[in-house]
Amino acid sequence: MTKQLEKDSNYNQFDTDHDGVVTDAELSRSERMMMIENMDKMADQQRIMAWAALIAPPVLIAYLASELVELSKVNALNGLVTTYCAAMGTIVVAFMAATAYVRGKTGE
Ligand SMILES: [Ca+2]
Repeated sequence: MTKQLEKDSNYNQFDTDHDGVVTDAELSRSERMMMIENMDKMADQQRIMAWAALIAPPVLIAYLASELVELSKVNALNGLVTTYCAAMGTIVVAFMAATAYVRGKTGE
């Protein structure tokens, strides 16, 4: 028994051969495609985050080393900056490890 989709149904996007019926195979393929697209978007976001984490600490250190900041403030911020830079390094390492793990899993 098959059920025809209504003309303006939201499920028409899953009907890849446009015969008016969404089969289990079409639904499964659509789910996999959405999952791949979501993973790709997530990887893009993680890549941006890793680049920001990589660039921010040297910029912050260069700013603190410049003459724009008083020495007394640099001393006060030292612990905070150290923690911040360590956290940013951890983000970059986590991203690289996750990327290597995913590539190992998918065989790329
Ligand atoms: Ca179909």
